[in-house]
Amino acid sequence: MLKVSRRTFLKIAAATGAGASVLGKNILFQSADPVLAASTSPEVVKYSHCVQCNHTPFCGMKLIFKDDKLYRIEKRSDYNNNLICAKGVAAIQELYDPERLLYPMKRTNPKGEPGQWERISWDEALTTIADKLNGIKEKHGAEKVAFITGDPKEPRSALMRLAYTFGSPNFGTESSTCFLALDLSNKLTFGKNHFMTGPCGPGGNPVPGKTKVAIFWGTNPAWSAPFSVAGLRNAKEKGDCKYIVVDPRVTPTVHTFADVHLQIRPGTDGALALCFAKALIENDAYDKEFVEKWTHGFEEYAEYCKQFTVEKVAEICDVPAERIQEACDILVKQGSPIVCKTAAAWPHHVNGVNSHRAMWLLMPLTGSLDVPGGLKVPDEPMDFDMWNGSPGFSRARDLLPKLDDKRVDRKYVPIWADMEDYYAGQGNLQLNFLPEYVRDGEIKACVALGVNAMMWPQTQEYQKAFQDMEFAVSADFYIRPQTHDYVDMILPAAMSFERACPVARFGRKLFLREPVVEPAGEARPDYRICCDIGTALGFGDEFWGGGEKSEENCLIETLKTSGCGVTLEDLRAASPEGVVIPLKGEPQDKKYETGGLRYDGKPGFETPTGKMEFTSEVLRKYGFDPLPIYKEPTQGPVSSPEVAKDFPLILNSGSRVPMYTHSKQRHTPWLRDLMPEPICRLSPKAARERGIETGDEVELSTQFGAIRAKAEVTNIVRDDCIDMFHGWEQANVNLVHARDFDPISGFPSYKEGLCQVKKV
Ligand SMILES: Nc1nc2c(c(=O)[nH]1)N[C@H]1C(S)=C(S)[C@@H](COP(=O)(O)OP(=O)(O)OC[C@H]3O[C@@H](n4cnc5c(=O)[nH]c(N)nc54)[C@H](O)[C@@H]3O)O[C@H]1N2
Ligand SMILES: Nc1nc2c(c(=O)[nH]1)N[C@H]1C(S)=C(S)[C@@H](COP(=O)(O)OP(=O)(O)OC[C@H]3O[C@@H](n4cnc5c(=O)[nH]c(N)nc54)[C@H](O)[C@@H]3O)O[C@H]1N2
Ligand code: SF4
Ligand SMILES: [Mo]
Repeated sequence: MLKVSRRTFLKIAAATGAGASVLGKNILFQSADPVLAASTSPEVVKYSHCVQCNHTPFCGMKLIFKDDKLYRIEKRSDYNNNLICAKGVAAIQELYDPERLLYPMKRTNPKGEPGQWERISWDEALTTIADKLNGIKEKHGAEKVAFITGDPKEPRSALMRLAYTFGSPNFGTESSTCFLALDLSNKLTFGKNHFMTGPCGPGGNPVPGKTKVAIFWGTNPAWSAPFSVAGLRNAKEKGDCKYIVVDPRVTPTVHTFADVHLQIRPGTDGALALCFAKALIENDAYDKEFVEKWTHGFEEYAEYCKQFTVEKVAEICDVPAERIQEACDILVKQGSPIVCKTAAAWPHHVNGVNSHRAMWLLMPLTGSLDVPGGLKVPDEPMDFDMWNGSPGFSRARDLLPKLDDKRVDRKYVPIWADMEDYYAGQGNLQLNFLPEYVRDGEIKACVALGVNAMMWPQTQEYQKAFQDMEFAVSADFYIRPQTHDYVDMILPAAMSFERACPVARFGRKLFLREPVVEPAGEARPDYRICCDIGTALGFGDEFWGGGEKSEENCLIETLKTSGCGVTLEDLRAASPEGVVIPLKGEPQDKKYETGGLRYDGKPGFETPTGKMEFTSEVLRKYGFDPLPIYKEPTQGPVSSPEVAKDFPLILNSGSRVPMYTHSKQRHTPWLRDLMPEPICRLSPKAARERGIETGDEVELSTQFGAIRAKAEVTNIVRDDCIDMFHGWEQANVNLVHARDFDPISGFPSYKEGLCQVKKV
């Protein structure tokens, strides 16, 4: 472990908002590892990308080596983002962490007990995996094996290739808890998901001089996507756009952007969106021509909106009516285009998809669809993205349609199962019902790359699911007892600095990310792990025989099947610079007029009516109300008053903190110093009523159990809300969340719940 400038790090991190803001080049690590710093060996510079935010490469990194050891990380200048935050800088400590898992291990005691592990060779590991999986395939069918990842995005296309080649459509990821339900909402509305939304994607970003109103709605990019903030701030300074921020908390995003902040009660967003729609329609501030020509169900929708008066919605959302009126006035007076920037707070409600639809419809309503400054459909240069590789490489295109009827989630969330199709480049199984699949014998084994059982509500149900499988193998950087106490075998995964796949993509620019250090111990890149398992299973031809060339072979195939016209040689020749993929044609607006939004190339939308749907005919077909209806949160003070008597506070969990991503990097000393232990945030009023002060140990309880944390009394949260980050082994907030799911998407309700807090 590096000996560190810990004090310097802390001082700078604190001065920059706990390390989330832009940090200047060369400020950090002024006194890096003293031995290396004193060494007269020459400095060697290499380049890479940070994957800490969301497991996808964003910020460019300049890596300084001495004596073949990485000893300093700096931002890479003249690069796509031009910043680096505390998590990125601290990646060095993760790389050299002495706790890393270095060898394949098999357990020697029963699952469910604290794991006792015995080192085995890769040969033994691969032979065992092949025997177990092929045995299950022979006896029960290939679909009984699930292939899953948690938040890691990079391994996905290789794992899909493995799943589909083996014969199982049951490939699933954390995206069925994250914000893929927003894509489902988009598909219900527009037929396809065209937008790169979420905190990290450009979809929903205002354009200076074009956008008239930007609504940052349930997202806090200042902490969840720091790399995007400089661009957003520049856009604000240059334009005449008005900003509305809707968030139950007073976040840095509120401070930086809000002309109006609506600090609503969690889960009431749908009502607010319908109120905005009412104001726009009543004031004739909507795009009649677009609505008449290109949309379906407007009359029904407009009628439904009428009941959402400012006064009524002020009561539902628990914010002053004047504030809501102010926001309505901005929308009416400023005109269009408008954009809404959203993320994971939306799907984390039982009525998530419908609330999101209510909000999303504001953009087409105002004629803001696919126009500059509005909700732009990207001019896609190629069939390829960071998360899913190319559907050609992942084999989602040729194999998934044939396997689709063996998906195990159709019984629980048929709309999700039907619409999460191979056109989207992935066939994400709804993983939240894993306990049910295993209980019913529909899943009997799994190959897991970077999976953490703590991500699910009622974690113990998922742990039991892994335990009850006939065989479960998991590849990770560390031994993670919360998950690995319940699996049969663990494999050491190489970290991003140790692997190549996949290439990094920023807009239309591709970068080759070469490994810059040898993998620790016997760790292998996830792509290689997939190729090695595929080969051991008997698919040597499809996986190039596995081995050390696996990553390179996967890269060549991904680039080839994407049709982007760029080869690995091109990328190598340009490295460390990237290669811009030329657009296929001229950039276009309003692609619904010219056929760009349908598979058959005809004008209109890929929906049952061929129009953009205010009332969803897909929802109607599946027996749901076709309108974007508003419903109270299931676990809330209004719908569960009896429960609220004992548990009066709203449990809103998982709002991102600047120094950690989910459960990762918790043992990284620099970051740990910034937030050493689980924090439960409550307002000064809620704290006073309970005799709690900052630093007190508190018990956070719900109907489902209790966990302990340190109190932080802060004005950031509402008086009726509790804010608690997820992913703490010693205080896993998901142990006290209900397993309540959105019936349309199957997503968990992390942002609703009822709880009590007391000093212990
Ligand atoms: N209560 C509550 N729960 C939530 C949320 C919330 O808001 N509230 N948010 C949800 C959301 S949006 C998400 S995305 C999930 C994320 O939740 P997780 O998927 O749990 O995310 P991580 O903690 O990053 O865990 C991923 C695991 O993968 C390992 N890992 C990291 N990178 C790699 C890699 O490249 N290869 C391999 N093989 N392993 C790797 C890590 O060591 C870790 O064990 O949590 C969800 N859970
Ligand atoms: N540092 C860091 N960055 C991350 C991650 C991380 O773990 N750490 N995770 C990554 C992942 S996987 C994801 S999905 C994204 C998430 O990205 P974001 O969604 O931008 O991140 P959050 O901090 O969860 O922001 C949600 C905001 O919504 C608010 N909110 C909660 N409930 C409601 C509600 O009912 N209505 C409204 N209007 N607002 C609500 C919260 O107060 C919070 O400020 O972040 C990514 N980036
Ligand atoms: S903002 Fe995200 S991608 Fe950039 S350095 Fe920080 S963690 Fe890494
Ligand atoms: Mo996420």
